[in-house]
Amino acid sequence: MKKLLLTGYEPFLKFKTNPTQSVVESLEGKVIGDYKIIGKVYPVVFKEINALIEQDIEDIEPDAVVSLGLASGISSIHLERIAINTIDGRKDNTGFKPDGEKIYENGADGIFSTLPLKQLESALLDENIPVNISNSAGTYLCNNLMYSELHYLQQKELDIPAGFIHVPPSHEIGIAQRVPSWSQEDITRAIHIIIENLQSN
Ligand code: PCA
Repeated sequence: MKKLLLTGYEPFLKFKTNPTQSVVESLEGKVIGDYKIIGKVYPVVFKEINALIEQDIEDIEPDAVVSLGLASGISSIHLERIAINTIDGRKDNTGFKPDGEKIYENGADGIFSTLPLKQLESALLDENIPVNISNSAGTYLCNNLMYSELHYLQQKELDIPAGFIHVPPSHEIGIAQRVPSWSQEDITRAIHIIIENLQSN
């Protein structure tokens, strides 16, 4: 059985919950399409994230990697196209604030997702799930994870589908922050559909 590493994030900043943690907890251990799901929930900590993803890829030897993050203010699933070699923005969960540093000094400026984005977009639309291909994963932890994940796979010459997906807030966050939100059920269903449709890649 093939293995899919599914990563989510803990709560951060003003968000008391993170819908990606709930997705990982509910899909962990399941068999979806071709894959057995191995779930990991990561801390929102710049200084730890590169080592965490590298260690998990080394230990688990996944056949695909799908990483998830919450993006407040979006109202569709965002299939991220590219990660850039920089970190910037607000404080992480340890209080560290990035200031435009490179993730890897000699790394490429950008690295493209190796998920079949167009195929996943069609699959979600077929199920009436709002989706967009996004051309920026930002400069916070999600971009950092996407970059270090793809950079590591390239370095190790591991030719597997991997990439990052941003999800909208769940209603709990939507109500607290007055931002557009989805039910947790719809968010989890969207990720389930994405994994099901990775099998033909
Ligand atoms: N979203 C943040 C980091 C953790 C998360 O779930 C981001 O978009 O960078």
